[in-house]
Amino acid sequence: MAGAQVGIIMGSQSDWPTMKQAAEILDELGIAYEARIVSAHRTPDRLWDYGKTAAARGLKVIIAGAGGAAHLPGMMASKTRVPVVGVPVQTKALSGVDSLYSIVQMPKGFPVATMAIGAAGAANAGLMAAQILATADADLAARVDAWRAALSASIPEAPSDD
Ligand code: RP5
Repeated sequence: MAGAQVGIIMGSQSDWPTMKQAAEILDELGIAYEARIVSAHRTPDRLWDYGKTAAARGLKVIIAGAGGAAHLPGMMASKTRVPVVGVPVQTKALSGVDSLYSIVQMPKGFPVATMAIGAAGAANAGLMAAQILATADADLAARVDAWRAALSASIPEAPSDD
């Protein structure tokens, strides 16, 4: 997508069903994004080039998802000042706690805004990116406000047996 403001990157094709949740939120809110497979371990040169050019290409937020030894978000944060939102992908062996711990404990100086494990975390990463962009875009801010209001309005006051 030309003029992408958000880069969604993931360590593997197998992460896409999770990371798609972020893409769907960005679609709903009319935010231009690109989605790429960038693996810290399998394609380190791709990671390096992506981080090196991210700011100059106009990316404002990078959403980075990975599972297991999930080094992608932190390595990307070390390579670019573009804010990185990390998504711990749920894993079979350790349920994503491995991913979470790999992403969340960054050393002082190179933050990653770490979301919850799995699909909810990916959707929230999309919302987080939108809210960051909305600080400098009044039209987007109105769309984010409307999205939040619609979600609140969809929650019933009383539980149902149906
Ligand atoms: C990580 O290893 C990826 O982010 C993915 O979550 C995990 C497994 O990758 P595949 O073996 O499915 O390609 O690098």
